[in-house]
Amino acid sequence: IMKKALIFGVTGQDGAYLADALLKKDYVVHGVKRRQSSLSSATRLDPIFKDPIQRKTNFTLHYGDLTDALSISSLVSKIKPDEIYNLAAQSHVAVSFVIPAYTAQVDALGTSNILEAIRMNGLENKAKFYQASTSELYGKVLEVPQSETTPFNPQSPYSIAKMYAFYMTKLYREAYGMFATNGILFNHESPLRGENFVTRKITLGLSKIKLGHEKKLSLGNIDAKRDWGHAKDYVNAMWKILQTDEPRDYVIATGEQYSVRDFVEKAALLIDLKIHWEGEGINEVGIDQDGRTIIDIREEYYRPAEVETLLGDPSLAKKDLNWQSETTFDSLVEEMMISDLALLKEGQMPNPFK
Ligand code: NAP
Ligand code: G4F
Repeated sequence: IMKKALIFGVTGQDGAYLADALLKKDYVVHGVKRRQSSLSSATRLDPIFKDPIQRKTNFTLHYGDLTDALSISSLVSKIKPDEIYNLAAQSHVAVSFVIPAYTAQVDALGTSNILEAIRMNGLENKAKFYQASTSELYGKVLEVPQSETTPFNPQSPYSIAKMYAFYMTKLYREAYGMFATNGILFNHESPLRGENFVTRKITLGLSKIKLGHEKKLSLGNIDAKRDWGHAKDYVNAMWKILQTDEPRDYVIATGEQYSVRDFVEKAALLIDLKIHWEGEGINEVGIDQDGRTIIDIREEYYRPAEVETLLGDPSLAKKDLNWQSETTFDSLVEEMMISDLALLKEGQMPNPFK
């Protein structure tokens, strides 16, 4: 019998990679999509729907929204999934300062809606639950590197909403004996990353400069440091977390750290732009070998509170799950640059799931 998975947030970066990975493992996959005004709201899933051999026969999209508890419950009771992945969220940290209450409705209460749907439909012994927790929980870090035992110190409406979801997931595990787990994932990127996260903003922005479509890329705090992995590797960790015998929470990270500045320099070199920096703070600029100012810093991209540095310790995942990050920083940056250059030149990116 084929296993059934239900993915909330299937139209997002991770949802698309996870749907592809589970279909390749012969799962029947159900995904939840929000109604939107444009037809192309599920473009990340195009490679799956366009694949001639496959898989699309085992893939169904349903309308739903995490803020609508009854719609969630009705989906859970109809599908009776073996595995439920909650990847749905208002996932942008800077935007969460602008819409804090909405972020809590989705990221905090939305998670509670799914957990209750599992429980009230009597599926607490059948459906395994994965919650997309985040390294943002460590916030202004209290320990380096961060592991499963590092205390949380969240610094944004987003991470505070995610903290509620983290503890609700843990509570349902402990109170009701549910297989409910948190993956505490550090930043992970890919050609499918949302365009306003810093890595994708850089690879798209530099590609536009290279092709002469734009002159400059504006950024915020380029000295922030992150532990960046590849979404393809990280969705595999999500799946592995649900295949264990005992549910528990895991840190998923590379164990290596780079700054936003490193990312910019590395990406620029791939298209033969050699950047040097002049000035400080919001007056700093990045200048290429021909003397053109191609990077500037703008106050509007700074956050009211910043997470300066994140570095994960993935040793428990290595030990229990035999999981480790496979993609190096260099090859991540390269894949994203190649993909965005192709997208801008040819109107289409290479198939990210190949
Ligand atoms: P993403 O690209 O922003 O995708 C978020 C998904 O959630 C999209 O499918 C989005 O739908 C959906 N969604 C948003 N609000 C919803 C609502 N009210 N009801 C139903 N669906 C809703 O995020 P991602 O990068 O794939 O990340 C996946 C999850 O992991 C998120 O929960 C994120 O917070 C968490 N996380 C991400 C990272 C990372 O570095 N990427 C690290 C740690 C944790 P639309 O397509 O309609 O917008
Ligand atoms: O790419 P970012 O927006 O990602 P951030 O804030 O680390 O959050 C991402 O990772 C979390 C896991 O730790 C997820 F939970 C969350 O859902 C999301 O996927 O920003 C990275 C860093 C920040 O320090 C930011 O201040 O880059 C800095 N930055 C500098 N200039 C910028 C910019 N970030 C954005 N988005 N845009 C800029 O122009």
